[in-house]
Amino acid sequence: LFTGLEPIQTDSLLRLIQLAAEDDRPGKIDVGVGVYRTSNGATPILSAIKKAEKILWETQETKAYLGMSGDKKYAELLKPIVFGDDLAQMDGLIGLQTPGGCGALTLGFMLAKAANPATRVLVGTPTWANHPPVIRGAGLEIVEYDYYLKGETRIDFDAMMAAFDAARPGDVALLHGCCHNPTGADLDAGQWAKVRAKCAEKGIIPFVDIAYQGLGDGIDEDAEGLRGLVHACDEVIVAQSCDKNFGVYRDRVGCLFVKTGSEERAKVVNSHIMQIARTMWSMPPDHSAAAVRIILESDELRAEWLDELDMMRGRIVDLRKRIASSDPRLAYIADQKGMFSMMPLSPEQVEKLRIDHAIYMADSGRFNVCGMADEDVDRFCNAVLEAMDG
Ligand code: PLP
Ligand code: TYF
Repeated sequence: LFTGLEPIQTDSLLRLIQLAAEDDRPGKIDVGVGVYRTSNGATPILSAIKKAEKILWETQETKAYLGMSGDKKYAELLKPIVFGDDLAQMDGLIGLQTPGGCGALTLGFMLAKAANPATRVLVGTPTWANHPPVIRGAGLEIVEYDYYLKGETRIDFDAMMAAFDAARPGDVALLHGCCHNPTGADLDAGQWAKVRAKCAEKGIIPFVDIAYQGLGDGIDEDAEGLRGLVHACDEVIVAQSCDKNFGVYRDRVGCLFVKTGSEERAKVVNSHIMQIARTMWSMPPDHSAAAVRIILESDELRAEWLDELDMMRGRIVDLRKRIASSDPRLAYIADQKGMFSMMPLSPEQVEKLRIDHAIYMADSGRFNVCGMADEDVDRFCNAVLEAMDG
């Protein structure tokens, strides 16, 4: 059976995690993978999560199956966070707990495939390394357009609009809700307005991936683009993740939301979602989704979580300013959002940084802004500038 299998290159980001872990040179700077790190380079568990886990430990009486929908209250409590209080009340808004944002993406694209096997997905490049395999894995065709010009450190909005103009009704457009991965270049309010007008005009279904809400400008600010789309379009798919903003990466906590337009339609769509989920995980993992639910149920824990989120965001913004102020060529980094930006470096320059300085960033030049300890920022900037000159 297996002798005919050809080896497949693993996700270059996942390979990078392994490479960095294997390097024990002192002074290693690992800005590859997207996990938040403190000024000391640690990724601690949020105190709100620790407290919620304690409550869970004290009160949970069984580990019996929760059922296919997972923790329904969890999904309901997330709705106002993602959609705002008003939109969260709309009829026909499905919310289903998933194993991380990855689970939500997979489920969402497989739903699109079930609804229309000929669905094409508009994807701006560069995008997160896992997007294309997930979309192709669902059996859907990708239509690529240039989203970001790395050399010019700006969004190519004309190319984006040209791609939307050329789209067919029923095409799905994958959009990063905030904190674009890998570029950090988010659409501004005017650009979001044009995107939603175009989606509504052309019958394009927005599919918003929102994995970093609260790590850009704030919980509500980061969801403005998404909420505008939900106002403007009849059907919207949202893949959400709590893994970053609650810092529960390995527990795999996410949610798929679908705006269907009516309760009646939602029932049918939901039956398909359940059927697809059944073939993959049947029931989503519980632990940290329950912890997130406990946090959102409690005013005190919710406030504590929001404070911790503010702190994480504050550190990201400070680091962006520090890196940007090191050289005019890096000034653009202060205007970008979230954990990632891209250095205008070639793969060869990135490799040289790895070999000469034990600095680990993705081949594309993507680096995790908050991956480095405070004391490493100057050394990081100097090495990058040296690589740019070399
Ligand atoms: N979408 C983007 C853009 C991401 O960067 C990530 C990162 O992991 C995800 C989705 C998936 O998140 P999760 O770890 O919750 O599966
Ligand atoms: O982009 C990142 O670094 C994170 C982590 O297949 C990640 O989103 C990377 C690759 C992958 C899953 C998660």
